[in-house]
Amino acid sequence: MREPRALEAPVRMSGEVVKGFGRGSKVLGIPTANLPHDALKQLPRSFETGIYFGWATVDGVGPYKMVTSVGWNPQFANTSMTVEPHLLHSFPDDFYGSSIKIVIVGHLRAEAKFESLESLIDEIHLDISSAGELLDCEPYSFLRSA
Ligand code: ADP
Ligand code: RBF
Ligand code: MG
Repeated sequence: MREPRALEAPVRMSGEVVKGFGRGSKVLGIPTANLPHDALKQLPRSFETGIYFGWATVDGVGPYKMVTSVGWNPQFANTSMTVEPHLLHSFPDDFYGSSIKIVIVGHLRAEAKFESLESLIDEIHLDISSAGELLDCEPYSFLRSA
């Protein structure tokens, strides 16, 4: 279990789910619903890159538990910053073009470059299981309706 840090105030972001490099599902087995680049404007100026968790709705349906990276994906040397939520829910289909709303409530760790893809995948699985447990407890469960 990770040692989380609650945010001083929840951070809300929304936008239309856009296409990325298609790596989440294919390379990592962990799909992420990328927010448009434009949505970065919604982040507070002092917001640090990293791995966070919270709640998400898709076309008004949810909330679902989610874990998100906010940053540069150092493992893949991306040249632009992305916000990429993975929802802890099994969807029958892709939902590109849907409206996604997220509320970020806590911080899990910094972004990192690992020795191997397997290590990155293991770390992301630990992020997911930690978020799943944390979001059942206060103060994070309370923000479900934030
Ligand atoms: P891309 O690089 O285009 O974002 P991904 O493999 O990361 O490719 O994700 C593809 C898509 O998978 C997302 O945009 C979303 O429509 C869909 N998807 C299916 N299940 C999930 C999930 N549990 N969490 C996030 N996205 C999901
Ligand atoms: N990318 C990294 O380069 N380093 C990371 O530490 C990292 N952690 C992530 C944690 C979570 C919970 C998620 C959903 C993504 C993370 N990513 C990380 C981003 C990942 O590389 C990206 O979603 C895929 O490359 C698909 O775009
Ligand atoms: Mg993605």
